[in-house]
Amino acid sequence: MTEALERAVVPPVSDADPFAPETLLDPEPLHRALRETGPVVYLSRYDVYALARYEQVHAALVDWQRFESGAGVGLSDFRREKPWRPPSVLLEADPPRHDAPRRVLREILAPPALRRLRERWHLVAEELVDQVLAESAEFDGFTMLAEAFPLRAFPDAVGLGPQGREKLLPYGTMAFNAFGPRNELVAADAHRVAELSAWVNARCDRDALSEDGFGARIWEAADRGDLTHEQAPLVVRSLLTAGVDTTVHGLAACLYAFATHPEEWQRLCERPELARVAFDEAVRWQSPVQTFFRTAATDVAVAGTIVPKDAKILMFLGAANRDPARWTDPDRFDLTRDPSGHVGFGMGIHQCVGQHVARLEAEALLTALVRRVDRFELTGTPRRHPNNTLRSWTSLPLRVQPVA
Ligand code: OVM
Repeated sequence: MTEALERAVVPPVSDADPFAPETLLDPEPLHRALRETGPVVYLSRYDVYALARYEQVHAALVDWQRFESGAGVGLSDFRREKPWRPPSVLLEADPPRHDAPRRVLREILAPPALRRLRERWHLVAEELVDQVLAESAEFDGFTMLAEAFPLRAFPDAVGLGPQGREKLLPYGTMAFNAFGPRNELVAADAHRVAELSAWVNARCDRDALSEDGFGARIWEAADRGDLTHEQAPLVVRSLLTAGVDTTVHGLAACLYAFATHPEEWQRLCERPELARVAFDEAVRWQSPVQTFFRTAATDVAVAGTIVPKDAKILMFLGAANRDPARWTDPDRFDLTRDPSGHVGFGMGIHQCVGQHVARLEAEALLTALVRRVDRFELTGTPRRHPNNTLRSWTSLPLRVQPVA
């Protein structure tokens, strides 16, 4: 083999650990290094191939035939290791099995179906913001707004009963940790796996769900034969797994962005119709879901190097969302940019099916805040919490200047 060919097929190697707590808390230095090292980097610690440039992440996301999901979108290969729970029929499935559940959930969460929630969620947001501000102009924006709002809005929309709702966030956190290696974060959740899984699984039963929510709509689709009665509870489980922590940390990203960029808050106050764009820009800038894996269905050429069949590929959504080759001034949170094309919700056939729900939640909360807040400022250090997949928070100490 010539030297040139050898260089062409062997990717650069890094022994970095993307799942080390320090890196999870501050991932940007690793993202920069990986983008600069090459279009594909072999991560020797985990025997996986990393993509951190926008071009390659986007290409892998849309190429579902060669970058498969059915063997799991975490580090573990379901064909070699038993998954911690029965696989998701959406996230961890490839066509054709993926398609019926996807089509059903897409319709249930599509903008026309969400119209009747809009007014309600705007009222829920106004009530919450009024309550919080009536108490004090200083509060923890993470717990009081970013956590509280989705918990008041989303479980009711699913049709979840009242009992045990405090388990929703811990279950999601656990599920997102489970995509990573079996590190100390996974070990810390281990004692709750059985309890939290049993609770969530029981909530997915038809009888546990109210008659007017997303959950009931999923079961009705099974009655029509649009998906099977075995798939229905797993699709409800997808809502409960993917629908809470993601929006909580997405809203936290918005609050953090506005507390650190008061001129952007001013811009939103002048043009509240930018609320949805602001949310997408916050999702681009922070990437609440940082990474997902795929599995190579065959030997795949990526920018001249070969990723071997059955290899796991780690896609850095957060790195792609700040790739200077794709974005001007990528580290800036900027409401004048067009954030469309960001991969914070993924791209292609698995792109977040709940993204319209997330945008509606963000629009409701940001609009309620625009009416009452002239300015946010941080009164202390915002605290992040490491998670193997999520860019997550525990505290955002805020002071607000109320609208006069
Ligand atoms: C699922 C699912 C979908 C997206 C993200 C996710 C835990 C889970 O179908 O269960 O994260």
